Amino acid sequence: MSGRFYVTTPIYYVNGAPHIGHAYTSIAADIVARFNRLSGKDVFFLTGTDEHGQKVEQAALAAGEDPQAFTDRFAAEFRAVADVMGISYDDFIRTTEPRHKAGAQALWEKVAAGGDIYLGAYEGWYALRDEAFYGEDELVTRPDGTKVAPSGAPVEWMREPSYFFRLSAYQDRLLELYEKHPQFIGPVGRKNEIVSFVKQGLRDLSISRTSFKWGVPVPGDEDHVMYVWFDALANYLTALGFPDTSAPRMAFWPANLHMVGKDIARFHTVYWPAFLMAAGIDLPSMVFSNGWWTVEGEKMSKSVGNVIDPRDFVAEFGLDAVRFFLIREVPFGGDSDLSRRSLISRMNVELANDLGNLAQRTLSLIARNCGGVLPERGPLTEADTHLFGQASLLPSVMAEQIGRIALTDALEETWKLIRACNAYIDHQAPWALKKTDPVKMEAVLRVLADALRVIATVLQPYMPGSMDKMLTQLGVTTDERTLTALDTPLPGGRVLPKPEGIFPRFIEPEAGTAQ
Ligand code: ME8
Repeated sequence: MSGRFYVTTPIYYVNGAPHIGHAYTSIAADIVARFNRLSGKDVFFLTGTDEHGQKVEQAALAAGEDPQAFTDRFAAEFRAVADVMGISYDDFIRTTEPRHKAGAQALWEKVAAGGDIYLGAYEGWYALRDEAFYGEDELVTRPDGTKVAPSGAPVEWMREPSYFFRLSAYQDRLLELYEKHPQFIGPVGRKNEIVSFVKQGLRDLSISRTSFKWGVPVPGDEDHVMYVWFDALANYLTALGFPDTSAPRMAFWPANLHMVGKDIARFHTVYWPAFLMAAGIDLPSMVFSNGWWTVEGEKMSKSVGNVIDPRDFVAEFGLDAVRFFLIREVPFGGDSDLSRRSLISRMNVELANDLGNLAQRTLSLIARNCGGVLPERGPLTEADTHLFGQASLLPSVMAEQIGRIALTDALEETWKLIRACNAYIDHQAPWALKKTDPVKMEAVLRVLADALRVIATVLQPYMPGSMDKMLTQLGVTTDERTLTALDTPLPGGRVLPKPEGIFPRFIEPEAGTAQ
């Protein structure tokens, strides 16, 4: 399972503070990146910030700051959140960096050289909040008669000279792409929406602006800056060193996966492949969009005051519990609601009881009854063989699921094994064997230790810190933690460290005592 794997997150706008929604997409991409590393792939994982456009310029002005200083501050904030959330990115691209600007201009020139960019004038409904133009037919009429974008953003009529991208010429090629590469858009519901959008016909796309300056200048016509989406999408190439085809990182192109939110699926599955086709560049393999989080039933918004800074959640519940909850709560791709109650319940039932207790029971019995030494494997009973069979299949089942971004199914698959181990330990009752059959007791504990090793290995991408602790307690050294290393059983006789609880129960502070 070797080879290269390139995965990206969206690059986030720097006009507001990072929140749990941003962290969510990055965590999902991080799990895929980590799982591929575990499978022996050479992974390149990119994240970063989208720093141009009128929205950012206006936010900087409103804050009374120079746009560059403003974006420096927010980019640092996004990077800090990525670090707190354990995002194992290999590079953090900022669209205000010279390497990006030069690459975005080179992409523009390639598209222009193919004849798909022309100068015209743009007139239409523009929603600043979405940085997007809408057709008359896409607008929604409010009860008071005003027209707004489908997102609810206010729109204004704009007219300005603009370069256009000949998107209308790409309808058939895009439909052919979706047909020939059914995995290009995921999940399938999103794919159906995009296909029907493209089938309705595509208008040429305005890709430059003259009304503001905070952007990448259009090569050869400095009155224009690039439309922020042309600039932003280019990041996936510029971070690799594009247009220098001899840059070592260019070997990672085409990307295997762009992880995005459902709000920006259209930009990634219609505009982006069309730009790439126009420039004669290979297309990414998959664009997968995650669903939307609300908070306690409400849309997150500054005005409601319910915007969650992921760092606050991590401080209260711990990083791995938050990462686990976000991916476990809803089949990945669907919408969900973030509720404290549900998070706490999953922490206590699935982490503390199901997994934490299993590890604690096994390891403390080894500490107490086997002198703290990993027992040798004994002769296998039918029950042992059955459990081992399930455990040995798990990595390949998960690899297949993670390959199609079924991140929640892969967790559920692991929990099936955890539940089987719990049934096994209850049935074998190794605590009762010390006096009656100590040889069997050791064999049973060894089966459990081996199954736990598989569980902790495959869960590393989801909960890196806790699984590091669990593997250490199981006596697994750092170079024995890959999927292939699972083929080699640990030698018996290893001295294990003193077991410590990994997933404590979360007790809600008494009302009135919480600050
Ligand atoms: O769109 N639930 O940046 P952005 C789930 N700069 N995910 C959410 C979320 C929520 N409530 N809120 C945000 C942009 N997200 C562009 C991208 S890429 C070339 C340019 C996540 O800061 C989700 O992934 O508005 C969404 O797509 C992304 O944050 C939007 O981030």
